[in-house]
Amino acid sequence: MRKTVVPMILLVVVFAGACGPEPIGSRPEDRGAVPAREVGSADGGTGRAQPSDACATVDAAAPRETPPPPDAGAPTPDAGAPPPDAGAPTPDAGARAPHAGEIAIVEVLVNPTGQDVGREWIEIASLAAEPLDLSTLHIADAAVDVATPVALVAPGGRAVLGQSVDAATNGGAPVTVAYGTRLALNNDGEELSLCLGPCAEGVVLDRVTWGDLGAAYDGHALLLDRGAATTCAAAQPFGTAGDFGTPGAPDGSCPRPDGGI
Ligand SMILES: [Ca+2]
Ligand SMILES: [Ca+2]
Repeated sequence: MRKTVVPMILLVVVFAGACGPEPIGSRPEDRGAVPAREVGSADGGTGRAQPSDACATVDAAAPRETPPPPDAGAPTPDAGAPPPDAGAPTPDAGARAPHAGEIAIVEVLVNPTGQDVGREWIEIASLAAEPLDLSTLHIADAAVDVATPVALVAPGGRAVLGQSVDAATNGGAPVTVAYGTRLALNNDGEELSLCLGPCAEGVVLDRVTWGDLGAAYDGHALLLDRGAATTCAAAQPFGTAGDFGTPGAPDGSCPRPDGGI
């Protein structure tokens, strides 16, 4: 019976020594070496062995929680995101070129107060029920033809074509498209055409004429009531130069229309 008990006791002692305190003289600090310690480690930075150190090799071998990569699971900002302009309305969606008679010349500042150069303008209005593409628009008198491209005109909308878009130059008119000063409107008689493409070879959308306007139109825009075929001098002041008219806005009625066009 004694021969059976002794080996089991020796086995327990050997196994306990593998995980117990290291013998004096076998630890690194006892040999003069300074073990690496983290600031704020469990031993308070003293370097003294703590109870848990007894099985440090076991702890080191224990599975540790591995933190996920910094961006694991983080959404990628542009993953699947639509392009910045996706879904943006296309300005010319559904627009078409106008037919003759669908765009009308409705008001013209032929003879601005003071000097005319740089301050004349022509207001046009859409009579169509759909948006119109006026990118190939031209205006012309008997001698000069100029391009006046307008991107779009909404149903019933208006645009102001002028010699200058600079409000300081044009007297404060909200000009949509500038055509320069090469085309000058004669105060004593003119024929003005609105066309798709150059008027000499394109489609004439509208055409108006006037004779000698006289003093009543000095500084007053020429209002053209196309339904009634009458004209009159605008009476509503606008801008900064002492002129009268409604550039870009609906025209009032003519209380005392003149001879018409
Ligand atoms: Ca003029
Ligand atoms: Ca107007």
